[in-house]
Amino acid sequence: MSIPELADVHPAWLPPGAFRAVGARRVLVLGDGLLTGTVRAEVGHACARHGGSLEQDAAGSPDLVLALSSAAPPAVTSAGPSVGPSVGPSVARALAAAREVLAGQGGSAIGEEGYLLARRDGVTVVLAGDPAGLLYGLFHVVRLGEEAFAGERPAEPHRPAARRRMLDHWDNVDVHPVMGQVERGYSGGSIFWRDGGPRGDLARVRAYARLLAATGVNAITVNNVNVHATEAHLLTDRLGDVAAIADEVRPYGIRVHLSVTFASPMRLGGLPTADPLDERVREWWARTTEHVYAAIPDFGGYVVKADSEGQPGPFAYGRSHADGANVLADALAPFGGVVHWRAFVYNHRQDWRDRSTDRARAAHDHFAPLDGRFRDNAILQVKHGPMDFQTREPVSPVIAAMPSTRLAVELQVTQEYTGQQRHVCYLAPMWKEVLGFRPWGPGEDGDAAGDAAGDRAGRSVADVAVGASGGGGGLVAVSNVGDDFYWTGHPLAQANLYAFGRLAWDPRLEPDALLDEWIDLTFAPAQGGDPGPLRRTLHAMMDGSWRTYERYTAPLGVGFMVRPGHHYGPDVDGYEYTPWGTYHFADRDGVGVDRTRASGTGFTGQYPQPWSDVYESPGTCPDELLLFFHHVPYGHVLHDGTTVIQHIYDTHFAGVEEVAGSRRLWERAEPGDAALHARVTELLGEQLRCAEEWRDQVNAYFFRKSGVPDARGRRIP
Ligand code: GCW
Repeated sequence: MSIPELADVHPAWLPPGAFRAVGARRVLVLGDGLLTGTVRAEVGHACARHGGSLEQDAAGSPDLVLALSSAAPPAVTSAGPSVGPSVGPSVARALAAAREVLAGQGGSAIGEEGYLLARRDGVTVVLAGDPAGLLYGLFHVVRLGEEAFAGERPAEPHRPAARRRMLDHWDNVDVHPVMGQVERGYSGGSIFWRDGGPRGDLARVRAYARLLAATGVNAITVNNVNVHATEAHLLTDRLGDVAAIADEVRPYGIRVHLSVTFASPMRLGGLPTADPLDERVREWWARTTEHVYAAIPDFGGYVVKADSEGQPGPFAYGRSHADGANVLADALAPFGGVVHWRAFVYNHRQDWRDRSTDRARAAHDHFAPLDGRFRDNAILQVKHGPMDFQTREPVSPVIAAMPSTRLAVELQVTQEYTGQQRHVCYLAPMWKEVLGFRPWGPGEDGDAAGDAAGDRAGRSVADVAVGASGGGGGLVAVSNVGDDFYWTGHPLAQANLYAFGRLAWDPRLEPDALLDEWIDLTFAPAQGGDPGPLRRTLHAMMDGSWRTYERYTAPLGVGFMVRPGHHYGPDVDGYEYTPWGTYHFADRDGVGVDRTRASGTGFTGQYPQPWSDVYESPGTCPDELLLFFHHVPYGHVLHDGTTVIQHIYDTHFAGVEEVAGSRRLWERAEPGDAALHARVTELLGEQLRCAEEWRDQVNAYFFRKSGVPDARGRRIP
């Protein structure tokens, strides 16, 4: 197998130099299987470039051993026959060090996709139970660089938190007349499809899989959840196109999933109905799924957006979403597949005058009563917030409401509402807040695990998604990748893709540490190994960039205020009188949505305690969510002593200043890549222009509505 290093595409976090430490060593790979072959190919490729060697047998004295536990000799061979190849004493001691850790864990297996990493007697060892673990272990060593080959390293076990770590592509096969080739795509065309057929650049698909594997992602969907006419056929007569993608991503441990339309039995099977309880429909799904697995034996499963924004669903037959999901789950079960069923179901034909209908309530209203009624291989995929990937939202109450359902939490890497990859907006800090949120309160001593008796206090959103022993629905995100040279449009948006994969592997990782990983891999090789000054610049620009974006856009959690349709740039009333259910209700007296039980939509009642009460009162509601939960007068005083109206003015001026500051910092930055520098410079110019536009529109709007002047006398145009 050859390693996909493409000349015409930015290498992102896997430039050849990132493999220098591994590639300069003598490396032994022990084991068989497709992914072990990938490990061997990666190592061989790196060694050919950097002067090391891929040892052909176990007799030498390697610096790095990557071994499947089934292929490695069991212990130091002082007595008795050893199974497998015989190795030198230092390698044997390093392997034994790793095995000691296993023995200390009661001899338990390393775990699916996991590995042990150790270093003893000058030998670094990765010991894995399966080839996927070996591949993840290799990428761990790559991340460590020279550090992996220094001193001693007591064996550490590494396992992915969640079994499924998935990226969804909203890519269309046909160019959609409104949404284009990629719905909410800001990085050019699709890497999979172009103008109605496969793009045909499978090397690029392979290179994508490699990048994803280096972060820990192990599943992708290859088409939009809005399944249009052509895309529906990927399930049947165009399945070969999907199989071709699966072949490319398989060597990097990635399974392919497919978005399908609920109406498939009618659209593709010629049946008069798609009623999930109709026997013909069940049979059609079973038979069709059998064919899918005949073509793609490791197919991951289906993703379904039903009864949402015009997509067909079980409501048409008076059936529940559990009925709908279960018919697909049953078809997939014999093959070990799963259906991801999206909880993004709401009424998009609302009347703004109707204050009782609340889009934020919809997912909980529809799905909470169905808890316990989904099959084991049906995963309910819940957007992290109750609305729609806004810059600031509370955590969706659905996440706390369905203890007997496998839940996946869905994030959005593509920056639909966060600057569309023209603005710097590092999203890991937002995701970290979401994943760390404790829907049942902090629990004893802030203990994350909760107690065995089933007390959920202390459990986090990440705990729910990961599930007991990793058996939860996992983490899913909408990809930000396209056929752009930098993969992600904005070169710095690569960090979001990187951070998502790493957080899905381990939600405990910290955003600033992830940024460092990304900087080291991406930029260090071109900086002679030390990205010091660039590191400081990137942290200054990116660590707080999500909060900066929040400051110059919609205030205090109220959301939207974007231009309708494409969602870029400000339009305060753009959605205010539309049927989409996304209102801020600003008038001359105040602003915000009353979602209280006392006088509003009752949405606060969908949360368990303590949040149900915390959000109910403006006195305890966190400021950043005030206008999400409450309609307050402009003179309402926030916890920091500022009024709402003054907060709006202050944050909008400050947000723009911060962007201007980033631009000044970047002018002096030296990333070691003139083209990348120029691209980011150009985008920062656009970000500043757009931030000023946001500032002026929002400030002018609220100045005019409220009549309250800025206390600091700044000019509001
Ligand atoms: O965020 C909204 C987008 C739609 C998208 C939808 C969804 C794929 O504006 O473009 O459709 O959410 O998540 O299904």
